[in-house]
Amino acid sequence: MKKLLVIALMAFVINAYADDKKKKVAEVTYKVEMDCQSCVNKITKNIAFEKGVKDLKVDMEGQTVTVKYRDDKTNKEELVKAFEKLDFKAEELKEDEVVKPKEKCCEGHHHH
Ligand SMILES: [Cu+2]
Repeated sequence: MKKLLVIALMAFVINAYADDKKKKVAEVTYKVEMDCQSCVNKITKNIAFEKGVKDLKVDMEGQTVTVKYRDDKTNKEELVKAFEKLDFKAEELKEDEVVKPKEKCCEGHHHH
């Protein structure tokens, strides 16, 4: 009888975990050409309201847009289409191509 309870409890935990996984938030960074603040505003105002988008970060200096999205509600291709609707070409950046702000600076790392 005790064993059954343990199994039931385990099934519950596994189920809760699977459910949690379904609601996973994914993150993608796109290279987007933006040349002024109005481009940034346009992207911020529109992409933020796209289906499944949780959060976004626009970096005009780095010409990147990082989008956090629910991957059960949307996907990378849908997000690219959302950019296209606004007349922006979004190109996915792989993780190692993303230049983090602190990595742009080479102070303290002088290799000769
Ligand atoms: Cu502009």
